Amino acid sequence: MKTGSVSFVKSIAKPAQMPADGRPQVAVAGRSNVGKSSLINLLLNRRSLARTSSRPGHTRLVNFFLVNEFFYLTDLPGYGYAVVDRHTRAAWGELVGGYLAQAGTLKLVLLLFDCRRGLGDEDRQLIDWLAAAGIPWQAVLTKSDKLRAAALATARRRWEAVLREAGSCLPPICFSVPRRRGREDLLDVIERHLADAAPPVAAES
Ligand SMILES: Nc1nc2c(ncn2[C@@H]2O[C@H](COP(=O)(O)OP(=O)(O)OP(=O)(O)O)[C@@H](O)[C@H]2O)c(=O)[nH]1
Ligand SMILES: [Mg+2]
Repeated sequence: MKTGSVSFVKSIAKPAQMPADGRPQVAVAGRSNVGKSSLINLLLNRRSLARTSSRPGHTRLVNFFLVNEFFYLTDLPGYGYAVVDRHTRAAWGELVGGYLAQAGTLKLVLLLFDCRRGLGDEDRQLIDWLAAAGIPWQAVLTKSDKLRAAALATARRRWEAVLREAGSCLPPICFSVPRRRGREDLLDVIERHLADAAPPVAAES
């Protein structure tokens, strides 16, 4: 898939505010600071469309990016940020949980994991929730430039085993923003999951 037109559409603080135009959606989820917003910028080939920060807990709202006038890529606030207070944590649960439950056109969730870390409790909870809801997810191992080739190969095998055990059917994709690694593979996966929602291409050709 080529990413042609790309635009920021809106940020929402409540699930009820999500676009109601019925376009398919692909969400980017994972721990705080894992690289969700950075991945969106690389996928969409824009330097700073999604705001990133070295400070965890940066994205606080659900941000909608419209791609090719066809589908929404959504940037979710991360979980597992220890410093937030109980009230903020509850608001996160309500927004992200509500978004995932109410996004009826959600075709795929890109679930990001730092390749150097392990699977956390919140990751498992989300995986179980997605399985129960029947929403497909693709594991993405982020910041792969932080490991040398041999260590990355070991980490990848470790993640493959952990993710298989957690019920993932798709092999993880290694991703790196500075190396531009994984972009094409991820765009292909997105395209496949959007296939049944494809616009009528025959009319355009
Ligand atoms: N080395 C390296 N750093 C990365 C990569 N991806 C993201 N980062 C850095 O990781 C930090 C967090 O990136 P974000 O994209 O803001 O992370 P996020 O998951 O959106 O974080 P929240 O919005 O807080 O949930 C930033 O300092 C990024 O520059 C990568 O592939 N390699
Ligand atoms: Mg972010």
